[in-house]
Amino acid sequence: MKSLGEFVIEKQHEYPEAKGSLSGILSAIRLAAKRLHRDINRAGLTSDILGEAGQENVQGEAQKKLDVLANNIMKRALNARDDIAGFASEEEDEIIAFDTERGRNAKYVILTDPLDGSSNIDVNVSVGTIFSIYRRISPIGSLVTEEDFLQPGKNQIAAGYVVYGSSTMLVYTTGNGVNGFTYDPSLGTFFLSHGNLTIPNDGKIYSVNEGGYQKFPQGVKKYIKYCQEQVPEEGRPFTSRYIGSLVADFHRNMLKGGIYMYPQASSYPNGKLRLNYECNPMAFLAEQAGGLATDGERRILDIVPEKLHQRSPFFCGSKKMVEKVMSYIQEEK
Ligand code: AHM
Ligand code: MG
Repeated sequence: MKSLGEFVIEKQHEYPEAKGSLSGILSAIRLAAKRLHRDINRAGLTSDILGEAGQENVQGEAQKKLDVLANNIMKRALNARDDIAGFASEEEDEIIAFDTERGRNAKYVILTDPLDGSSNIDVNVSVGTIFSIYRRISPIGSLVTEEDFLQPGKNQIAAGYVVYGSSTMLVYTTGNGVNGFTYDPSLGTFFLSHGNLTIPNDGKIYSVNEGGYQKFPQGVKKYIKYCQEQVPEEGRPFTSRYIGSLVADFHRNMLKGGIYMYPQASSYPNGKLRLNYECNPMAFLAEQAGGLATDGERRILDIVPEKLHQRSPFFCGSKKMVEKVMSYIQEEK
């Protein structure tokens, strides 16, 4: 049984430049994950956790109490570390520069969706936390600026998620493959349970909110029809599975083989998912596990973000499936 802490220290040689820093940052995230695990697991028992917070985030979405709580937990855990210069979150309007001597001298910034899939929390369905770590661009000794947070995903030095499912798991990459750790709540420890995770090259699961079908691009509609076609010798129709929590849908597809899609849709002309908090970290994990992630035309990790809360269409998962949907999108352009 290898704990996450032991594993991180053992792997330090893989990121010599960030050595102690990365273990410090990951231990802050691990601590936030444990607190969130605890709060999520007793959500039904306290009125502070379930339901609406009564305010909106900068994108005009109603915040849940747990969104706000998760954001505060992450912010506090990260702010307590020497290595973190600033923080950006789906739930914050602007970036937060840690304005202390420690913060000014730190090298790394973190972007997070502290509680992804929060509409699921009131109905006891899996949710997640997503994080992404970059080296700052602005000079050490100054406050971080928005430019530090608007880097293309290929600059990530680490990314990962925590899925609060039937068990709680933390999955992360530092650019040398993907590893997953299952939480043992009785010991308060994450243990390595899924070493060197890979996404099957092809799969039979497609995950999309088909309610938006009428407004999907033609190529995506055609791909969905392809998934539904009766071609038993090719294993079609595929299986449709959609939880509505990106982290949980991604996690399942990574283990079993599949594709997650959030295309342009009626209420979301640029897709719903946020490039910086959701698409980039998931794309980094997908590629590190042998899969692909695209906005339909471009590799997600190559997109240079222009805005902090920018949205992007997202197609991610098993390589062959992502290639297929991309070929339909290109054909129908
Ligand atoms: P959130 O960060 O506000 O929770 O939104 C992101 C979530 C994803 O986890 C999920 O895949 C998607 O939104 C579900 O959206 P929809 O209900 O439109 O299918
Ligand atoms: Mg989200």
